[in-house]
Formats: sequence, structure tokens, C-alpha cells
Amino acid sequence: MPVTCDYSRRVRRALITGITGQDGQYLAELLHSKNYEVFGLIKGQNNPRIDLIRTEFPFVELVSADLQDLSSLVAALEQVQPDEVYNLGAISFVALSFKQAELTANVTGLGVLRLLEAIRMVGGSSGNRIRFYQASSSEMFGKVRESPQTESTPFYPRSPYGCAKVFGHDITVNYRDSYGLFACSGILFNHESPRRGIEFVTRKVTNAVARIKLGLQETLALGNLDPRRDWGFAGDYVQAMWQMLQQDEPGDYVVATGHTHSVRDFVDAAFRHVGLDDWERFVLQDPRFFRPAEVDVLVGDATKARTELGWKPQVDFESLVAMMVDHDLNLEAGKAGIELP
Ligand code: NAP
Ligand code: G4F
Repeated sequence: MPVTCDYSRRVRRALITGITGQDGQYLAELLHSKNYEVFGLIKGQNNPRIDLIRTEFPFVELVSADLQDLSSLVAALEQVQPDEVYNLGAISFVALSFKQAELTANVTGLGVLRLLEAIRMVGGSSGNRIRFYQASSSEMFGKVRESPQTESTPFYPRSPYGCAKVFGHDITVNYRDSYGLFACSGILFNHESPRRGIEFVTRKVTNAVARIKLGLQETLALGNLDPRRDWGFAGDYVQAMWQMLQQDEPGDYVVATGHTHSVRDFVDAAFRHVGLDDWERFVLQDPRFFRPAEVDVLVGDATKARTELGWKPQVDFESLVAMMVDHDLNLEAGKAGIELP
């Protein structure tokens, strides 16, 4: 029997895929603060990150499913009967996508189609009561056709991840057009935080800077220092996700700060924050961290998000770097039993 979501229900329900990731954690907190019942989709039979969610986010109810398995998604939706679904789950590391392109296409690309199909199956073909958010990416702009990038800038992806995200974005728009689903795509530029995975360049740098400052590590090996990114704070960006699903009409939105910095700038700011101005002494370049094709520069124009959603970023570049370095100093000092002054 098709499930219809009850918008008169006092407490709204949200299902988040990617609950164990950076954005899933911030979004879960945000929705909890807004009195949602929060459900998180967890994959695998013994997911190593389940304890983190159980300990730090005890209000999240976990549901077992996988973006590669349609019937598990249908079962999850039938169980939860969500008002809102946030699809944050993905193979999200660009470097890995070059090595595991098929897996990336399956999870990051086809996973979106499966979830949209599950929503249609569970909600009925006119079942546009479930509101859907797709985590699209500035990586879709790749070799950029114009700067800054807006919602109408053509895509030119430069990685299997970028290609998969283009499919996920296009199929979201297609299901909105074809079936009237309330489906939104947030084209988010890079956003970081102390919860960022250590494989991404910002957290790799802030963690290494902390360890070098504490005398626990001597050098930091990086790839290309020239690429430029529009870096914001993840806590600000999940606000935009939620705001998109509260509009009268679904749409697509660029979410960005409008400022761009190089990897070199980030490294420089992180070392300077701990008083190490001569960072070249510590940084090595390692060809293993270069990519077969690079995205040289990204910078977004979030005018639509600002005017229609009232969204604007609260944390600037220098504050973001400082927040991440300070967190990693405390973390690494704690692990090593070092007392900070
Ligand atoms: P993240 O920290 O890498 O988290 C990815 C999440 O996807 C994890 O919870 C992971 O679960 C889950 N996942 C992986 N494979 C899955 C599968 N087969 N089925 C279900 N879930 C699966 O990513 P993030 O930084 O929070 O980003 C959230 C989303 O936004 C991603 O879709 C990403 O591509 C997109 N995005 C991110 C940025 C950014 O700058 N952070 C910018 C634009 C778009 P496990 O822990 O179990 O592996
Ligand atoms: O931190 P990154 O791995 O992020 P990237 O590739 O920009 O992707 C992130 O942002 C996307 C939004 O545009 C998301 F969709 C995606 O899911 C992910 O969250 O790399 C940033 C830059 C790249 O140009 C990379 O080549 O840093 C360069 N870099 C230089 N050395 C390095 C390293 N990146 C990593 N991860 N590790 C290095 O040692």
C-alpha cells in the first residue's frame, strides 16, 4: 500500500543517507534542534562508524540499507515513512573515484536513481509528499566554462565522481519534471569542518600541522598545491539543505562563499595559525597525490540561495582554518597525553 506522508503530523520525520559522514552529522544535529525525528541510513553488517553515531547522536534512529540495493531502500522508506529524505550518501572522495570508477558510478550516480525510484514506489506515482534533497557538487563544473559558477553554468566533470554527480543531478531534475516529485538539488562547493574525513586535503593539512606543532610528526606529503577551491563551513551548508526543502517550489541552488583560495593558501594559513611561518620546511610534494585530471579553480555565485532562501555563510576562510587546526591540536594532544599551554 502506498505510504502518504502526513504533513499535519506535529513531528516531522527525516531520513538521512550518509549519516556517518561529515554533513550527515551536522544535518542530524540541525534537524534534531528543529524537533524532527531523525533517521539515519547505515550500510554494512558491522559498520565501524556506528558507535560514533550511537554515542554522539543518540537521538538518531538507525535503519539498515545500502544505496546499491533498491529493495533495502524501499524497506527503509516503508519503515520510516519520512516527510523529507536527504541523500548525502556517496563515494565522495574524488581521488578514490579514479581507482574505483565503477563503484563510484554505482553508489554516487545510480544510487540517486534507486532512491528516487524507491520514493516513487513507496509514495505512489503521484507521491510527491516526500521531499527529496540531492547532494550535488561543484565538482560537476570541473573544467569551468565560466566564473563564478551559477545554477546555469554548463557542466564539464573531470573525474568519475564528477560524472556520477552529473547523472545524480540530472536524474533528480528529470524526476521532478517527469513525476512532479518535490526534488531539490544543492550544488554545494567544498565545505569543511573538524568532522571532515582525514583523506580530504583540508583536514589532512590541519591534522598534520597539529601533529608537527606537537612534535609528533616531521613532514606533510601533498600533491598539487595550485588548485583553488571555494571553501566554506559544513555547519553553514546543511542549513541551506534544510531551507531548500522548506520552499513552496522545489529548485536547484548553488551554495558557496564566493571566495576562492589555493591549496597553498590553506597550507600557509594553517601553519601560520600555530606560529610556523616557514611551512615550506615541512611540506613535501608526492606524485601519488596528483590526479589524472585536475579541477583547477572553483568559485561559486550563491545569489539565488541568498535571495530565495535567505542563506549566507557565517564562517570565513581564516576562521575555518583556525577552527580546524585548534580542534586537531586538542585532539592530538589528548591522544598523546600532552598538556596544551
Ligand atoms: P562523507 O563524509 O564522505 O560521507 C559519505 C557518506 O556516504 C558516509 O556516511 C558513507 O557511509 C555513505 N555511503 C558510502 N557508500 C554508501 C552506500 N553504498 N550506501 C549508503 N551510504 C553510503 O561526505 P560528506 O562530505 O559528508 O558529503 C555529503 C554528500 O555531499 C556526499 O554525497 C558528497 O559527495 C556531497 N558533497 C560534499 C561536498 C563537501 O565539500 N563535503 C561538496 C559537494 C557535495 P559509511 O561511513 O558507512 O561509508
Ligand atoms: O580535499 P579534496 O580531496 O577535495 P575535492 O577533490 O575538491 O572534492 C571535495 O569537494 C567536492 C566539491 O567540489 C565534493 F563534491 C567532493 O565530495 C569532496 O568533498 O582536494 C582538494 C584539492 C584537489 O585539487 C587536490 O588535487 O586539493 C588537492 N590536493 C593536493 N594535495 C590534495 C592533496 N587533495 C587530497 N585529498 N590530498 C592531498 O594530499
